Formats: sequence, structure tokens, C-alpha cells
Amino acid sequence: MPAEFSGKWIKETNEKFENYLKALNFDFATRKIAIALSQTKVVVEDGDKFNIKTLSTFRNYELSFTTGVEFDQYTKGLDNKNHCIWDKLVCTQKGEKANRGWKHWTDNDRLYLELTCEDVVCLQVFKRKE
Ligand code: VLZ
Repeated sequence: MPAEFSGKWIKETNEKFENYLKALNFDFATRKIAIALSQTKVVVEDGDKFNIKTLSTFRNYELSFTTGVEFDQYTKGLDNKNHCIWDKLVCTQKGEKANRGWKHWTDNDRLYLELTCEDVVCLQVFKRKE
């Protein structure tokens, strides 16, 4: 089985990202910085274990999990306290915000990431670099 998600991916497009950050209560100044940034995803897929880093010059996020295994997540400002389960690369989060989750999929040299919070759906597209 090829590890289809493994690699380094650079953000190309980012639809509704500011609305998404607003739904998460990010303040105005942080949103303006965040939407202007380049973002790189570094994904390591090893069987059912994943490590996903979201990197930028401003802030970095890192997440490690095993698909199918529920866990509690805490990242300050972003997820705060959440209970998560990833099914392959689809995550359902139960926390302070309704309807939160992520979905990742690939197509040739593109990585797609759909981020949802309340009624906002943000779609990010990344291009494979390595
Ligand atoms: O990634 O949910 O793909 O770890 C960015 C907020 C939110 C501030 C990005 C700007 C959400 C900093 C990334 C830019 C890096 C995200 C998932 C895995 C979960």
C-alpha cells in the first residue's frame, strides 16, 4: 500500500479561510496575518499512524494520531479542548464548537483539506513539493 499522504505540500488556494478562523474566534489582527501566510503541510503516513505538521513563519501545528482511535486534543487557540477520532484522514471533533472536523484527500499531486466549523466550510488545496 503506497502511503499516499506522505510528503511535503505547499498551499495553493484557501477558500473561506478567514470565515473559518472567524468561526473559531480568531481576532482580526491574527486573521489578517494568517490569511496572508504561505502554509506547508508535512505528512508522515505509517500504516494507521499519522503525523501532520502545518508550518508557517507565524505559527506551527503538529498532530499525531492513529486512525480509528479516539483521543483528546488540545492546541491553544486552534482546537482548545476537543475529543477526536480520525477515520483514515477524516476527523470528527467534539468540543466547544459545533460541526467541527477535517477531511483530507489526494488527487495526483494535489492534497485537498476541507475544514469545517459551524456553517463555514474552508477548502485548502496544496501542491506536492516532495
Ligand atoms: O490542520 O487544522 O491538516 O492539525 C491556522 C490558524 C489553522 C493560524 C490551520 C494560522 C488549520 C497559522 C490546520 C498558519 C499555519 C489544521 C489539520 C491537519 C489538523
